Amino acid sequence: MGVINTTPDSFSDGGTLYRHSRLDLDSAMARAREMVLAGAAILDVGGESTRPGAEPVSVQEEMDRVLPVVERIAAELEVVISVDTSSPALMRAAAASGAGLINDVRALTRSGALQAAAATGLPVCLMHMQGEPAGMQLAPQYVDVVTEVRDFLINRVAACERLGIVRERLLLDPGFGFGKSVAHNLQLLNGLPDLASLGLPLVVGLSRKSIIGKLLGRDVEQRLPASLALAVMAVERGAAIVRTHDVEATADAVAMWSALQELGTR
Ligand code: 8Y4
Repeated sequence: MGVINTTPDSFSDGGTLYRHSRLDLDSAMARAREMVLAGAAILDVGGESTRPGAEPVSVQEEMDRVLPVVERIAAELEVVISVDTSSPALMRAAAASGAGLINDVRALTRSGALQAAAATGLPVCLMHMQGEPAGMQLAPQYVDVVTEVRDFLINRVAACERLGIVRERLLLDPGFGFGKSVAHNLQLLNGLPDLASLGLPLVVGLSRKSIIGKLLGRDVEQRLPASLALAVMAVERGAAIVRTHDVEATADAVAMWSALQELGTR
């Protein structure tokens, strides 16, 4: 799963005068095309910055950023489009524009989100987060992070099923970096088999995240080697889908793990 950001802090001029320009759309499309050629099966398109400390954006702003990108990818590329949103209105609009997956870092907890996701008929990735992006990294607290994340996800699966979203449509994600300390993230990575045992596909996002910065002292543009190591460790522990900014390198790293897995059949 390749990450296509449409937020002004990740492309465009980063200014408050941000509007969708042709150039923004073209550069998002160029990155999308490159990721598909590199082997991405899914592209995750988001318009809300969920980085630690990020301020919320309006739903209108989010829609204006995301929908043109979803429409153009649907028209031009052969790939599943994931819409990274917690907004019911955007879930419905993105589904109508060709999205094939809802990726909600709030696990459909916003008012109306369960109903909207159910109405689209799309698969949904339910992610765990403690708190909200504005304050989630200040003092994350767990007694047992693996059990608490697991119980949260089990409860969200049940909430989905009550609305008619069948298990076959659900994916789960522990939400690395979303209200977790370094130790919590490491415990979750090692405990992934306990989440995989729930029987639903696991999505993991570790690419360039601050756990790497905190452990290794690397700036965000120097986090690729550690991101690849984390991706392989996650797949080894049961992850089915890896969300990444670096599709080609991640596909290579995981392909080497796969080759070793297939040793027995050679
Ligand atoms: C550098 C670059 C440092 C990016 C941090 C980040 C996940 C996700 C995000 C995830 C799922 C991010 C939307 C955070 N992370 N969705 N979204 N799982 N399912 N931060 O882990 O990439 S955004």
